[in-house]
Amino acid sequence: MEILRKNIGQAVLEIVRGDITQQDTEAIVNAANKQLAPGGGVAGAIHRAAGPELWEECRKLGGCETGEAKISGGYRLKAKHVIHTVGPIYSGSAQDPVLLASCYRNSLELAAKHGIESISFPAISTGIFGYPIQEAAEVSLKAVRDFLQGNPGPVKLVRFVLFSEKDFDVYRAALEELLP
Ligand code: AR6
Repeated sequence: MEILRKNIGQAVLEIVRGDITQQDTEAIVNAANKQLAPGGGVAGAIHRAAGPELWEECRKLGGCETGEAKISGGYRLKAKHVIHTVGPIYSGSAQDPVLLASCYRNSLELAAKHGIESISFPAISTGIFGYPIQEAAEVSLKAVRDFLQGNPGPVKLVRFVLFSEKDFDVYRAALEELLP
């Protein structure tokens, strides 16, 4: 089965192959643009699945800076909330992993603040923004592990949803290395 689960304290970190728009976690995370507008990739798919009410709300949220996060309703999605975060456009600089880790940490802090117990992430920045999947897997898994180890709060399930088999395999290997 295309799923791998690891316990971290009271919480579970999971990687699955699938479509983020179909997840039944309380929140799903959008790899957004700074305007929080419906774009291509994950953002386009989430806005299509949620319906036009999502953009109606997003346009009032005042945009989002790289590495930060905003929350909205989920409308026609199974998920009650969408957390929007803007990943870095990959440049090969030392700032890339700092900003990518901030996306995950700030999204999780916002989820915790809203009492959200389960959340699904896509592989932020690894599509249109060009972040190499191997590096992104290491940075994102470590950011989530560090958050769960340091914050025994409401968040009990963090799921990474990988779209392709290749991306899933890269995440599986990275997770086995991080948490053998
Ligand atoms: N479910 C899960 N993962 C998906 C799905 C899906 N339905 N669709 C694509 N992916 P991207 P970015 C994967 O480009 O790189 C947008 O236009 C995809 O294979 O969505 O952060 C925004 O508006 C890739 O691995 O996000 C921004 O302008 C990953 O999700 C910009 O693109 C992220 O790909 C953000 O670029």
